Amino acid sequence: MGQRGSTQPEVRVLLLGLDNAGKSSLLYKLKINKFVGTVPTIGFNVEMLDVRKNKKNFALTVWDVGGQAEMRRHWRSFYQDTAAVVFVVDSADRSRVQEAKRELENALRSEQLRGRPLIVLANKQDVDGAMTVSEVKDFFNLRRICAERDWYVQPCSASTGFGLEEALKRVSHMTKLPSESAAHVKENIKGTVNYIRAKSVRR
Ligand code: G3D
Repeated sequence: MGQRGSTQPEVRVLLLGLDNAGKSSLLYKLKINKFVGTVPTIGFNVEMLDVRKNKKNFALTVWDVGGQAEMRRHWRSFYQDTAAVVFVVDSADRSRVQEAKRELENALRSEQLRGRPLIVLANKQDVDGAMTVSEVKDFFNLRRICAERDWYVQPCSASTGFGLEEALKRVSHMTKLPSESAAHVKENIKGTVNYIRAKSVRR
């Protein structure tokens, strides 16, 4: 059930990244077009964005849990029920990408996030000398650390709005709706197997 009492499916996306990466700015920019409502929070931002996928509307609840060092140890409290991880990188601050890489690796090690898609937003592309998409892919070693999940790097700028629409599309494309979840697929597989068995027995 959505926060507004709607019955449209709701999926949780976790917005992670170091402090100053641009998470709040991105969320603010995105909600200008897609804003549904704000959930009053204590110490972190949660926004609901209306998105459309497979001809269905659903609400993405985007949880920005803060990137300051003291907040990072709380990230794991939000992993449960997360359908996708969006990791925001300040592509213009090469002095902190090593720290960002370490935090991303820590997060992806979590069992609760196993197999969840990762969308890296290479933010601040409007700044001269910002890391390119291929630099981000290589530096974060994404091919290796994401061998068992879908991943994508989207260049963007929360300041100019560049890449944001694509980022949201990519997130909704890669996020599984509740009906597409593993449990549901398992149920479907079980149902199909039972059906085939029943048919074969009758023959
Ligand atoms: P956070 O929520 O991840 O901590 P913020 O980050 O959204 O607060 O952004 C941190 C700073 O980066 C802000 O600057 C913000 O304006 C700036 N910023 C965010 N996105 C971009 C971007 O795409 N390009 C540029 N050039 N700056 C960006 P201030 O000066 O307000 O602290």
